[in-house]
Amino acid sequence: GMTDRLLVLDEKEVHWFPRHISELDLIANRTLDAGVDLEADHPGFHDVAYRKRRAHLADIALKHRMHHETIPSTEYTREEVETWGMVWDTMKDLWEKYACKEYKTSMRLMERHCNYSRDAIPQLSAVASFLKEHSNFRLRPVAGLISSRDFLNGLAFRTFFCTQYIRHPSKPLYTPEPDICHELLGHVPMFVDRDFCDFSQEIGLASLGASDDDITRLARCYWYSVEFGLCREDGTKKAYGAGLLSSFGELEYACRDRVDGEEEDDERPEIRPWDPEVAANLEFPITTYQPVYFIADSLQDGKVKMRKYCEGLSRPFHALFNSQTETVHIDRPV
Ligand code: NLE
Ligand code: FE2
Repeated sequence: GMTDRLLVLDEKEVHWFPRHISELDLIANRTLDAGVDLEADHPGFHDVAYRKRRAHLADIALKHRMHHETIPSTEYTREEVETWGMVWDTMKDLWEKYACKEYKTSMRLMERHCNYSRDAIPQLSAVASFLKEHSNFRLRPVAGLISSRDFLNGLAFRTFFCTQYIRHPSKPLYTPEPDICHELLGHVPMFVDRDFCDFSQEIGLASLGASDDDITRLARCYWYSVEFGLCREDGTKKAYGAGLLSSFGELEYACRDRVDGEEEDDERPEIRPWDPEVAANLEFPITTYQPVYFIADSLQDGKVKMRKYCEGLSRPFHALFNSQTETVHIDRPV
């Protein structure tokens, strides 16, 4: 299809990329093989009702047209709300202890404006309209995992591809896949912060038409920051990465300080200073806790370093997002 085409810029071939926000519909539905169908080791694989529910929510995402429609509401079942409540209850004290200040401030806004609470899963449409107004950020439902290129291209349009299903109730405290708990409790409060949106969009803009190797590098930077990033706050380690902020076990694992007398052992993750150049070249596991985390001096500093890194990537054009027209402008004719 057209999304597989190459464009020619200054006699160099670059990968096709979306230029208008409506074109995100073309890439949002290109889920990877394991993106929608559950694999045999998934905790919900033998659960017929769970699979039916996933298929229903996938269908909503597939039919969605970003430019014209608000995200349809869905009624969550009692069991789904219980899973959400369980995640909420176990995370609550940990957020107090380990989440960065931007997260905590935003969480209070979400409670006030989007009815965030342990008792109900907020509707994506309500969250999306709050974000749009507050930080000019957008949510677009997806059926499951999509490629790094497609996912990062969405960020260029200040758009986050967001799953709507929930993790299987048998495994509430850690899941390797994104789910509504991870999106709404991990990512969304960070996307309330405008600087953090800019940080994320920076990676997205760099991904437009990037080479496959650069996509791999940018996806790793994204992973080690937006998903699993730490930052310093008054001499302590805090989390801003969504994969930490939605997982009880891993948040404690990444942020806990060594207690007096505890031996240095290999159960502890390694913590390195945030350096996109280093992160870009480091592979990561997706189904286990991370062996390495990167810590930024502040979110601001993390963003400055990310911007510098992106500016150093070679591409025959410069891309800008005009949020009025929801169009990407480039400084070369195509
Ligand atoms: N491990 C995270 C969680 O359990 O919420 C999800 C990470 C998705 C990249
Ligand atoms: Fe995520």
